[in-house]
Amino acid sequence: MTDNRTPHPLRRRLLAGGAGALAAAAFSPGSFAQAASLELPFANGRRNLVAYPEKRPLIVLTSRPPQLETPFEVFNDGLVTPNDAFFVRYHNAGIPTSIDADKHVIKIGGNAAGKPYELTLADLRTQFKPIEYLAVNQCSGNSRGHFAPRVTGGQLSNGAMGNARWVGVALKDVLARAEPKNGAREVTFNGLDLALFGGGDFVKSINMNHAMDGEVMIAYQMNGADIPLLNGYPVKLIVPGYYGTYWVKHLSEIELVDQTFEGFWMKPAYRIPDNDCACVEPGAAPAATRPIGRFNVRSFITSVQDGGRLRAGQSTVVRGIAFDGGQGIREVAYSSDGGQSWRGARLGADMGRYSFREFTFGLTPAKGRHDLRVRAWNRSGQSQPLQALWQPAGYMRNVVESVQITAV
Ligand SMILES: Nc1nc2c(c(=O)[nH]1)N[C@H]1C(S)=C(S)[C@@H](COP(=O)(O)O)O[C@H]1N2
Ligand SMILES: [Mo]
Repeated sequence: MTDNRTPHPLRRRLLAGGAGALAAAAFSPGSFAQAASLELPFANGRRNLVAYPEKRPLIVLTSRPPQLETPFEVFNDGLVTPNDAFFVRYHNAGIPTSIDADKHVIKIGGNAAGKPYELTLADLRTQFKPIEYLAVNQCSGNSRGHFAPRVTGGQLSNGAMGNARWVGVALKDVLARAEPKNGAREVTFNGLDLALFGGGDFVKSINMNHAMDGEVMIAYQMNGADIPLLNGYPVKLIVPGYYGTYWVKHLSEIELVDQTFEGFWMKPAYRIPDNDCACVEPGAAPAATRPIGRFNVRSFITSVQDGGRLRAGQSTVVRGIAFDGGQGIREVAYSSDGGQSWRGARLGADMGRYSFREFTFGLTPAKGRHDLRVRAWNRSGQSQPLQALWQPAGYMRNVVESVQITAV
């Protein structure tokens, strides 16, 4: 197989000076050479690349709290996203900056817990059966910067996602030990971070059936290592197939409750139009909303990016990734003529229904410009729209993307 990676089309350059560069130099002269920036493909898309603790240089959306996006070329390096390249999202500024894992406890209680108790990390590792799987974490607002008309919120390109191998214990086993009462309806999750300046502590909930499905995991390992601090060390909730908002980091409190939980981050935040497309006419407000849930279907070409170049008349293998909310990917089709004609791509190994799935297709482009597109279907027949859907929060973008390449 030939490697068709073309130079990254986004312009990178050294910061030419200014306060940011001077500050970086003052703190760490060694990192000055890495103080690069890039241009995401939408207006006001200029971003710095900065290496935070345990991270390689990532795209900085905000620095307080850190919100970091993965440069898209990382997704072509492999189907598992390295820990040091994995995106970071926080809501509140009060994030933990060091954690003594030996002292960390998870409290399990709530008004529907028959037997509240506390767990240490050592208890988790020794008293429960470990489970393990690959699963994609994706922020609800991944790709928000591409919305047209534009919406408020973090202007992300497509790098607020990643695929990792998680090891931990089934939430179900941890809840069972608390002897849930018959009236237990939902389970809430809180982490160590705090809302120092208002905004509301970040607490999320899922319903009892979901919590007891045997798949939702309290993870203590990510890709064979400790979970990086910025990704939720020492333990993080994994809700496979669901948007990252439910994947509570630095998990410290679990409550079984007898009512629907309506804290700020469940209502009014993180809600979608309550209809089949989770969409409204651009500019309109939804009549009713529901909490965001599972991922829709997405696919991306990774081996060449928009604006990239390929060799004319030479056979190349184009590569990419597809995923969905847990049915698993059944089929990927590709077009090299802007969506007029489609053919089947070849699927790579099945690494589990929550993982990225690789696809490839061969292409011998004639000299000139080509509009490459890919479209995936999951096992229940759901796919991606050809025209972008719109909603006011900028969640769940999954349109068939267009990758314009030039063969020279
Ligand atoms: N404790 C805590 N957990 C959190 C959040 C947060 O602000 N605090 N943000 C959530 C959101 S919206 C996302 S997208 C994921 C991102 O996970 P990551 O930072 O490990 O990539 O964390 C989730 N878990
Ligand atoms: Mo998110």
